Amino acid sequence: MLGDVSVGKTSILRLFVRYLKKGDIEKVEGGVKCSVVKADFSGEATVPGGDKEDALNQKETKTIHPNRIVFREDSSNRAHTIFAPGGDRARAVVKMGIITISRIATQIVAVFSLDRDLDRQFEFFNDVRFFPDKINVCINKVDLLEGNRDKKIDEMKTQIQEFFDTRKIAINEFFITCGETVEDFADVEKFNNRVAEMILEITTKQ
Ligand SMILES: Nc1nc2c(ncn2[C@@H]2O[C@H](COP(=O)(O)OP(=O)(O)OP(=O)(O)O)[C@@H](O)[C@H]2O)c(=O)[nH]1
Ligand SMILES: [Mg+2]
Repeated sequence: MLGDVSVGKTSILRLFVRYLKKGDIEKVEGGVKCSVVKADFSGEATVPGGDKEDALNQKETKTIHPNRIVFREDSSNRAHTIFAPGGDRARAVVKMGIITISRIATQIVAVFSLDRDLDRQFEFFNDVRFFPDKINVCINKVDLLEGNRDKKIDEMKTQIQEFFDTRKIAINEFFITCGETVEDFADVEKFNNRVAEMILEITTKQ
């Protein structure tokens, strides 16, 4: 999972781990029983209060060393590993994680946040040199969208498609998600489920 700082990569992984631990993973569309083998979020660092943008996001931690989870499909015993490096590529150690993981990954999910300018988020991907021919795209934080949701999502999809077209990278599928258990969002369950459905689709269905 790759994407600019604070788009929600770590939240998405944590939510997925909760679905596995609680057994909710079997209840989503295409759900199958899976177990967590390892969940490593030790590379999170607390954000000092002085960081203005992160303070606005009420962000408590940022990823320095990549998050990693390993899970297993109970029926086949097949194991899958997901990495989510940090997005703050201005820090050399974070950037190293991004480059290393983009090289070893068999599949990439490019994560975007709905509430922020896309051009800045595209800049992140200009630094990533190793890409498969086909990637998946996750548009996260759908709860923060105001007004005509479908129209805004379609516009974003078009912009993202154009960006990757120019780089000759095809998009398998777009997933619209909510990576947080937001309380005042009516469709929270549906879009939380989309996180689990996305990861299952990309790992167990391939
Ligand atoms: N409203 C809302 N907030 C979200 C959602 N997903 C994540 N967040 C919040 O966004 C902030 C950043 O989330 P992270 O998961 O740390 O983002 P990240 O992409 O891992 O960040 P880095 O690893 O530092 O690049 C946190 O405050 C999350 O609670 C979402 O779907 N909706
Ligand atoms: Mg993170």
